Amino acid sequence: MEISALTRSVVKKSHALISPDGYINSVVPGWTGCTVNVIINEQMGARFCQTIVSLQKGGALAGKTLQSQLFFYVVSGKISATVAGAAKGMSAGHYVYIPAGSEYRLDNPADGTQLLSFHKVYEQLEGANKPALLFGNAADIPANEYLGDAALRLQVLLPDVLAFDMAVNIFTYDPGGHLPLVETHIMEHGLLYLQGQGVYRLDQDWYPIKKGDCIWMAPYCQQWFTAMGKEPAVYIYYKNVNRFPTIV
Ligand code: UGY
Ligand code: MN
Repeated sequence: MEISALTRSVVKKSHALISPDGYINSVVPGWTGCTVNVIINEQMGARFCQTIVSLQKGGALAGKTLQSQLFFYVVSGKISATVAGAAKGMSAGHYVYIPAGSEYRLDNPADGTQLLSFHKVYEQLEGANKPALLFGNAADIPANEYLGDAALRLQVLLPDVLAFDMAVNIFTYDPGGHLPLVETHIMEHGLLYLQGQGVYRLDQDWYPIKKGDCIWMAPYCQQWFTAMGKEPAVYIYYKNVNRFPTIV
């Protein structure tokens, strides 16, 4: 019997686990024919925003980024994107990086299309040009062995150059694969589980995790993960990069 007073979701000062059982929809002006779940944002202490959007047929996401850059990843389904006059059909695994100050419109979705978005205020770096609009497909990105362990593979979706102040990566763990250390770092994370399951350590707590779950990790939230089950565990995650330390 399911008990409605229970949830796997947890919100703490240094981290949050948001499982789909607790979703309550938000309205975003300009985003129509869709349900939007704001998973992570400033209200919980984060310095970026992460949403999950599910579109009905005829739905559309239209707007203009102001100070924030915007990243969309197609989790499932398909949709058309037009950004600053450039148009592209996108299906599962495709993504678009929309620079700050750009008009965008995503429309004509297949019914049930699911998108993940990350939003971050862009921090200009003296001497570096603002990154340009970028369309990509995760299937074209090499999966590199992580820290010498063939059970762990990392795909880096955005160019690894100083102009970018955010990274979005896909991390794949074979069953039994695990992070080689408990990471303790200034960078923040937001992630979505795309496949599989495992156990995440966040500070001194341990959480069973599966496909569809999202996690926020504040700066210095200690983190470790191991994959369980019969299939690889895969998550896509955000990380702020290239602007530390702030005082030199
Ligand atoms: O890039 C990272 O910091 C990554 N290894 N962290 C994580 O997966 N929790
Ligand atoms: Mn990390």
